[in-house]
Amino acid sequence: MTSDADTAPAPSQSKSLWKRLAGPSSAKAGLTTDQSDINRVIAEASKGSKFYENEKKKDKELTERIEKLLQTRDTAMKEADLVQVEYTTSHLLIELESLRDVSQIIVHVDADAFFANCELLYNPELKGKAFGVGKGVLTTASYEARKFGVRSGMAAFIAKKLCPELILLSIHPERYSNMSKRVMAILARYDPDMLVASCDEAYLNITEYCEQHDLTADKCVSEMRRIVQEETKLTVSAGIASNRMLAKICSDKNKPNGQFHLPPDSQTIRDFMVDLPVRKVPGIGRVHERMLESIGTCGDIFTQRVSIALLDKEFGLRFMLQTYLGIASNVVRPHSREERKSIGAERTFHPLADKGKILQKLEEVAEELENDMTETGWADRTVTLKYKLENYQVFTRAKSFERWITKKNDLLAVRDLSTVQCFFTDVVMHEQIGTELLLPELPLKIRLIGLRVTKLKDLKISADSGIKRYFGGPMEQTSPRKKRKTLSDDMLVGDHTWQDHIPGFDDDEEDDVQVLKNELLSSAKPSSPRRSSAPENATIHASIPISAKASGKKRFIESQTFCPVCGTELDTNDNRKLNSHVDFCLSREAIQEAEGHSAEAEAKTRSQAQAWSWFLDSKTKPRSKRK
Ligand code: TTP
Ligand code: MG
Repeated sequence: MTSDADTAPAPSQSKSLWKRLAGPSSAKAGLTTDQSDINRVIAEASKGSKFYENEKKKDKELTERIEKLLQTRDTAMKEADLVQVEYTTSHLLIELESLRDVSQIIVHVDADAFFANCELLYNPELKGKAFGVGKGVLTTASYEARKFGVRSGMAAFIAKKLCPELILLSIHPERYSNMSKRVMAILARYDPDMLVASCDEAYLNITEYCEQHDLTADKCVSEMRRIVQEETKLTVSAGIASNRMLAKICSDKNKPNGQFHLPPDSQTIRDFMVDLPVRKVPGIGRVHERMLESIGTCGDIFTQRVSIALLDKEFGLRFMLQTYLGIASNVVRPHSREERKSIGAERTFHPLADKGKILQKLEEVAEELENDMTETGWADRTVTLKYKLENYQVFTRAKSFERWITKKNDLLAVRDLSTVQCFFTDVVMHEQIGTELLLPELPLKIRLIGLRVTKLKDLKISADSGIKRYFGGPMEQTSPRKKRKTLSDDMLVGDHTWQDHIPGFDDDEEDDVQVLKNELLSSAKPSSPRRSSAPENATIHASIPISAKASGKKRFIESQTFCPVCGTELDTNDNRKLNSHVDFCLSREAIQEAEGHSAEAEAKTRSQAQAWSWFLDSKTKPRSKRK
């Protein structure tokens, strides 16, 4: 039996390492709030394993990276004009707030314990029991199992330590893919242009549906959830808010089988964000969480804004301030095929050293990838092999082809067959499997093998008769909804991009099973025809909250700009001009106060600036750090 003293890592590393060992899904719904005991059991169970050693190494590297970052920040602190930095930051906050648009009703729907509840349909006797899906690593766990700390991405042996009576089920991707299609088809009734985000989650804009059916958002979402349950026997949870980020955070609030509505007013949204742990924000992973060490809650972003500004390249000041304000994109539309960058498949297994068995796994992966590429209509030119050693170190090897490839044998041979002489028989081909990428690496003991293809060619472009794709078919032309959407899309040009992630670096804590969740996506989308749309990070025009609210119409319908301080409509779409006007207004207010203007004039200026009092107040009274 290991004692706590044996298990505990060096104090400087202990907290971060224990948290790291707990895995990427430690913020999941349904887990007990006090994770410390669970983290201790996980650390004890992992101690001495190759996984533990690898995590320890990665944790140390990350700690060193953070130390360097902090040094960079400290040097910048000494050299920078901090007053200017604070001014710029404050200015950006005002600018961002002026762009807030709360006119749309955005919903994020996410199925509860999706793989687990799909399995329940086939094994009803498991109802109320603690069970997980996946034999080596869990893809998910029933809510009963989560009470013990069992969750996605956890090694099965650790899960068993936390919950000895845990039942483990095999994975059945085709079951989840079928159920996913059925759920998505129901959701599409509420917004045919919804954005399917993974096999069990989607974003919808229900503004129009609610208007047309004279429904409140709450009623509409309750009805949607009820119908999903009636027709599929699966429960989904939902978040209702004014943008995608908030809706996603809200869908987790009342899981399982619940919904949460965040009202669309600026003050309520800011209050909601202030105590929200940054880790709950989509786009902030656990590496980011550690790198942002002193920022526990979104409210801390404000107090730490100068530091963040000095590390803008790493953390993206704009993204962080948007997050603090609870502002994000409210554009909901399907991912376009043009956005697809890669397709992959991989397998995790108990460590294998046998060459034949490893090649067998590679063949399975290649077969799965070929099926996916055929079904979704892609060819590729670059194949990347990924493998994970027994000690959890990950390696990749890539190879580009001269021609487009779609077939399993090409994927496997990873040799440009155009250069291979025609007398190669099938048998010889088989000998070629993995020659260039995998075989030189052997002998290896590996626990994961995967293939990913990039540099894709869309085979459906020619199938959809070229130019028609870009202008839409007759159905799309006649649909009033589509027409309006196109109008809005046309206005998505201008100065602003709502960022949805930290730009500096990837949170590269890739989880093996995470891949499964995303790879099922291609088959999850409902089959309704979709028009290609602009990329999601298309720049958006500086829209105006006041006009959008008043008109009650779709977003970005008008393009005037209003000064957030004096409320004057400005004849400019140029941000620089807008900023200098706001500067002028803010300084005018100060001058008026200094000159002791009449009480009446002062009252007027004050009422105009009232909307900003929260901000001006918080400038003079910095928030204390919350934990
Ligand atoms: P999630 O929606 O993240 O999780 P969930 O539906 O199981 O549970 P919750 O009630 O908290 O939403 O993921 C959907 C499915 O995707 C999940 O059932 C299994 C799969 N998945 C993976 O394969 N790997 C992963 O790392 C995660 C998180 C999920
Ligand atoms: Mg889910």
